[in-house]
Amino acid sequence: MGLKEDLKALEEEVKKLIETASDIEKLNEIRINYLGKKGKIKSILKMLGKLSPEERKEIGQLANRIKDYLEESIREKTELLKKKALEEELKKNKIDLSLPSHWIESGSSHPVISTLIEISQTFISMGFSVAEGPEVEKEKYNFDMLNIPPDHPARDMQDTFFLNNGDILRTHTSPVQIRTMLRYKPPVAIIAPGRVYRKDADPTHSPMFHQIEGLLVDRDVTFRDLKGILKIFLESIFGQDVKIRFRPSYFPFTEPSAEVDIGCTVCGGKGCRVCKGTGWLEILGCGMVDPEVFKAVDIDPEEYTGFAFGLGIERIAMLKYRITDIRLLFTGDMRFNQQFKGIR
Ligand code: FA5
Repeated sequence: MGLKEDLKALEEEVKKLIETASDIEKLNEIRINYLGKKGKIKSILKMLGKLSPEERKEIGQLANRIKDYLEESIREKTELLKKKALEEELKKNKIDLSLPSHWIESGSSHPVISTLIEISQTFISMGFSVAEGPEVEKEKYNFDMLNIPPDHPARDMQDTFFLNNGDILRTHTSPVQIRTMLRYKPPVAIIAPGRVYRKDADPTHSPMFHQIEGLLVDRDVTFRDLKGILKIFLESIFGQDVKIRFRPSYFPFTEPSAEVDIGCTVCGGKGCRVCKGTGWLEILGCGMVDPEVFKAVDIDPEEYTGFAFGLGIERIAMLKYRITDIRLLFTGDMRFNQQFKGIR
């Protein structure tokens, strides 16, 4: 047999091997054995030297055509086997795309925090700045400089947590008034949101709760300004129809003083557990800054006047979202918290 026949026979042989090869390893073996450097086609080509130029050209072209053809066949078969392997793999590990995926719970603001932010933004929009003070406070700022000396009966109104070193957990945000007026000269317009602590616990009282203090000091500030600002604030939170009541009251650091009640939104004023049957719920204390407080921070009460207020965030959140027990806000019960998703 001549070289031409040898090549054709080799082509047929390799074609069959490729056709019957059932895995990629086998195909690699074929490539090495027949098409590689030491493969059978190469050894046939080595014999070309012994041929006449015409034969050399013809056999050389034939050998290259067969080589290209076989290489392409091996490549195609490799692709086919890879595809089959993938299909089998997918069949084995079938993925059901219609199954529901894992549920990832999204978080949301706690009603106390969203109420705190909403109230703060209302005052910020009226030109108030935000001030801060520490929760562990000196008696001096929490009581003395607010015109509540050690033996004053008003200290009993706010049952206090004492620390071993004589400091206290602040009972209200009013010490931030003192800290602010010691640092800045009038005009001053601040709000001070934060946590406060008292030995108190019932459906409307919690041992830890949040207040927002407000303080505005300037020349010619009157009680009318205080009423106007509080009315704008309460209407923005509860709507234009909110019922507001100013009741004369007493705080050692304001004179005159008042407490503000709003019509109970839980029962619509009929009387319920939240408003203790009165139809009203007290939400804040306020008044004109007492001249004694101005003197303690070295502001001349003859030149300046001011108003201050302190409101309870939880009470407002309770009225806004009709929550009947303040303690529900702090249980951390997800069934309760989840009801407020999307409120902010
Ligand atoms: C004060 O704390 C005064 N510092 C407020 C003030 C500031 C008056 C500036 C004048 C000028 P009072 O103790 O009334 O006041 O508390 C203010 C508000 O906090 C109350 O109206 C009520 O809404 C809320 N509050 C009081 N105690 C609790 C409590 N234990 N749990 C939840 N809210 C409370």
